[in-house]
Amino acid sequence: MRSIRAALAAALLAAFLVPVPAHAASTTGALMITHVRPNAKGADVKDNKQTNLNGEYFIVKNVTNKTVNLKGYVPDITSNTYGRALPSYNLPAGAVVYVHTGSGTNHRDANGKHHVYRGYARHVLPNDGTGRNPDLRLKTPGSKDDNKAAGTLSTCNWGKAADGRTYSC
Ligand SMILES: [Ca+2]
Ligand SMILES: [Ca+2]
Repeated sequence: MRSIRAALAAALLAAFLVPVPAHAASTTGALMITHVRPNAKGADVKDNKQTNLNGEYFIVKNVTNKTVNLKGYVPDITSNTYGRALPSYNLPAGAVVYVHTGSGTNHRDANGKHHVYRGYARHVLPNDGTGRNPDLRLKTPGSKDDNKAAGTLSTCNWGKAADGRTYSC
């Protein structure tokens, strides 16, 4: 009897340990993180220079039916406190914006995708995010980059990121 119970318990435990399929991105606000490319294609550093900074990015969607200004929303990478609030940029209803790590001019491209730039001189999204969950939070304007949950609207978690690969959140 005891061994049957033990076997049942083990089977139940195993059922709970089965990896959960990636859940769909979600948000409690106007903006949602949908994708991330934590590991820019190619070497991050060449000849002591940070390269392809804009190949590192995450994608945010305006899930509302009206324009939302990105200004002040805080991307909080949970393994550091480099967080800069997003710049002022009007993202139309339903549109997506690529939030790049490096420098550039915020714009809408020919395919209708939007791009904003955070102006860092180094890669900031961890290539190996296995130690934290989530790896990135998007927080309401005025929130702190303190690696804590307060103000969180949407999250993304990726674990170890392959070179140049984009992950769904
Ligand atoms: Ca990176
Ligand atoms: Ca942080």
